[in-house]
Amino acid sequence: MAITYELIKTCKQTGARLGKVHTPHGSFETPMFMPVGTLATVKTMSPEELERMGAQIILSNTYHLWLRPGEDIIEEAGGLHKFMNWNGSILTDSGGFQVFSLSDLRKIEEEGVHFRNHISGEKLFLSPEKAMHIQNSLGPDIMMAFDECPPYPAEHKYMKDSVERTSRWAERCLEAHQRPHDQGLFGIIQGGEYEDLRRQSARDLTSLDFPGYAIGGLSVGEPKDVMNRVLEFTTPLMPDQKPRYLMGVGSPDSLIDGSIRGIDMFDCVLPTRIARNGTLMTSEGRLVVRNAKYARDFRPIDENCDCHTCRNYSRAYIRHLVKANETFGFRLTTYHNLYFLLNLMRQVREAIREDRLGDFREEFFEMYGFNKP
Ligand code: PRF
Ligand code: ZN
Repeated sequence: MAITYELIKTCKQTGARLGKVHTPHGSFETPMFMPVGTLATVKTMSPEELERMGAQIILSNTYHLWLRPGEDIIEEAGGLHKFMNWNGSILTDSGGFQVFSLSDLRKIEEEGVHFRNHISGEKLFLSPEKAMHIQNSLGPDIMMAFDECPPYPAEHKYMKDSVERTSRWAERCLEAHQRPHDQGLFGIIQGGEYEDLRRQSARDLTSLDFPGYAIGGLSVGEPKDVMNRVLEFTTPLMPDQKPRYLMGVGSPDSLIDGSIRGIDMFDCVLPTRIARNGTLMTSEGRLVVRNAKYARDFRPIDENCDCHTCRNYSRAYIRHLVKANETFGFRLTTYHNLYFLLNLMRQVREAIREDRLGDFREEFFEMYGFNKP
């Protein structure tokens, strides 16, 4: 098996899991946040910087790499790890979600999805077999099944048909997967906010024996309490001996609340995307560094942060760079935001080890400002 999960302990206060996922490119500790490198780069960061900030696994995208430069070129380079010079673990998403979020004029059929490239207008087709073929060429440690992520809200009838199709697609993915010995394929549980459909999806997928499972179809516009409720009834349906991945979630509160509900892996463009418009995550909440009040503020972004950015550069300097559109400014803000989330997960793991994740949540929410009315 390419991917194995080692459960170290569960938090007595919350039930959160402390563990390790072993992959062909080393192990990563869980709960873990995965920085997003859509086009085989975590925007503005070098692999050396990712390593220094403590990243152990990054995510990339089938859809984008298929369109450019093409999976054949990456395969010829010796795979994605070699192509981008990242020696840690890599997970690729299947393209399922990107087709639904980025493309126009899609037509879903049993065979797959017809759609148009959102940039060129070119006609494209993606299917379970094609998504597996591309990911086998890219060579990540973990690849994702080809699924449908319906919008929120979606009617029960639509969602049921979609869940059943996603289950049939999952079987085809397993069938088409050519490298189970060195690439772990994860199944994706869908079903929106409907408990019966999440049950059905979890039952279908766990009967197929994937080495790991994801929860898809959340963080698509539903309120936070809906996401928490869905996690509460879905994670108990997932095997204890395999990793659990909540797709597309990366706000600090959701990372903590997801961990408490038994999630091991998370990814999101949020920290890197907001960094590029000058928004920073700090222990006291969000800081918008473009704000005029920081023009003469020579303190670090976050006085409680010991990242490279905070140890060496001021709010005033970073504000100046970001306002002048200087690349270095975006590198400093990106570094800090990723460090902040990786460090948050380190603190979550430490709190699980000491059976005090509930207390940590309270303290963090108080500081971050989530408890304010
Ligand atoms: N499916 C896939 N990728 C995803 C999602 C999904 O449902 C989500 C949902 N937030 C993010 N990324 N394949
Ligand atoms: Zn910092």
